[in-house]
Amino acid sequence: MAVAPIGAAGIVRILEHQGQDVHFVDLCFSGNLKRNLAGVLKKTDPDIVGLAIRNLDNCSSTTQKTFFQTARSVIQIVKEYSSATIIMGGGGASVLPQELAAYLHVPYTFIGEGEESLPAFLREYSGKKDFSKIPGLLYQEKETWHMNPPDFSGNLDHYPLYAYERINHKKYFEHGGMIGYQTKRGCPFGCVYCNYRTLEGTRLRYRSPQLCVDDMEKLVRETGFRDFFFTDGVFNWPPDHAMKICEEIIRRNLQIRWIAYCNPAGLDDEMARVFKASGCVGIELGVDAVTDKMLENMGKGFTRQDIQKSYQALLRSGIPFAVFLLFGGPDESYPDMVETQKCLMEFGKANAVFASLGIRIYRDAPIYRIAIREGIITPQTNLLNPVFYISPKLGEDAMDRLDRLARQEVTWSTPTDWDSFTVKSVQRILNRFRVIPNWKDIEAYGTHMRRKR
Ligand code: B12
Ligand code: SF4
Repeated sequence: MAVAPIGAAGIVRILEHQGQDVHFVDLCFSGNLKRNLAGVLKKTDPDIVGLAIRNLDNCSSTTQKTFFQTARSVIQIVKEYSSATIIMGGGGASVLPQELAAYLHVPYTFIGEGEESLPAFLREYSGKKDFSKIPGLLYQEKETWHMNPPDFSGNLDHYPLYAYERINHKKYFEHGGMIGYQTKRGCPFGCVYCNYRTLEGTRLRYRSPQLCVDDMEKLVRETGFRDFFFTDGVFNWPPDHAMKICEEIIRRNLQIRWIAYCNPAGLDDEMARVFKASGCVGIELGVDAVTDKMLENMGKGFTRQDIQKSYQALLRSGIPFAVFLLFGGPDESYPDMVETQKCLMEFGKANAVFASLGIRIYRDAPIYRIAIREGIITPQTNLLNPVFYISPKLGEDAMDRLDRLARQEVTWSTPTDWDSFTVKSVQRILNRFRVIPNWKDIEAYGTHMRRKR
């Protein structure tokens, strides 16, 4: 699935509003980085080139792919064709800033949101060059690295809508994309593997429902597309904000289709009803675990009963939903995995269950300390090449066992399936016919998903 760069486009709009001359080059579909970049660099002769690095890797322990090396090629081209100062930001750059900056030799890395910090940086850059107060900036001064803490106090109602007209939406939609839209930042939950506290902070900050729907109305009008993905970590938490947005969508009869990540907490019949009426065509239900023991160990903050209740609400509403499981958490054993499957099947039948194994370790996620304690990593381990936490109790053949478990249910799949040629081909066809969400009919993907190994 191709994901449009709404974060970078947001930064572009902020800079435009400040009167900066900004050129935006989207390299997502570039078959030839040099051809796409060299001409623009020569023509525009930039003072600063900002790289938006969204993904370092695919976070999959068994089908690992890393992407951060591409940034090195981009930097080489920038250096060859310009004398610009290189800076970087984005989700990928924010999760492991020190490692990435050292690997890419980039002197300025922005951690977390850039709406306030980038303009502040530009002011200092063309003035006194005192970077000590720029929130979330990692920078090098006289051989020493400094890291300023990010600031999560920005008011989302003060930010303009991202520069949507710079994005080739048609191309993204052809590759399974949707219009990304963020309604709030911050997450108060404390999942053991999560690093969103570094990306967005733990305090919830909202864009007012009125403004959200104004933006969405504009995006529909200006792009001609009506399929949205709410990019909030948990769209339905707190329920009140999500419900107000949906009620406003209904009131304005916006006629959109949308998908979001949701959490079982608070997902009841009334919420499912309002979601459906506002155009919800799919929920990605992040549960990770189901048994009381594993919910606790994964720090999920909701209960098995919450999961059951959300299942019932979604099944009654008819909204297609996919459940995401993350096996391998602290102290998990094979019987825990079996128990998880048994419980979920008792709750009912989701359209799809995506089961993965292994927790990508980030420095600022709670799992980091557990992994150190258990000797899986040391403080010196470079995490840029992904390292995964998998409960030692699961043993060497954990993935084979998970694959075998998944084969027992037609709706279950694992990274082994998602990475297969057949599934990728089916998804390409579904994308072409705009089947959204493309996991809705996963059972019909055929025998491949059910094959016995
Ligand atoms: C929503 C989301 C998705 C959705 C996107 C839907 C859509 N149509 O947009 C889906 C489910 C498709 C998805 C998929 C994937 N995702 Co994702 N996703 C997110 C999430 C939750 C939000 C991203 C977002 O849109 N934020 C809103 C925008 C406005 O913010 P932003 O992009 O971060 O931009 C801000 C700052 O970063 C900064 N900034 C951005 N660019 C720049 C540039 C400069 C120069 C500066 C100064 C600042 C700056 O300013 C912006 C505004 O404040 C993030 C986690 C998070 N909380 O950020 C993970 C995240 C980005 N995803 C991640 C990953 C790994 C993936 C996948 C690879 C997973 C997989 N195995 O398939 C795929 C890749 C898909 C692809 N082709 O790119 C990781 C990346 C880290 C890593 N290890 O690589 C993240 C960080 C989550 C995590 N695990 O930590 N994802
Ligand atoms: S609910 Fe999602 S965003 Fe919040 S801490 Fe857990 S994994 Fe992170």
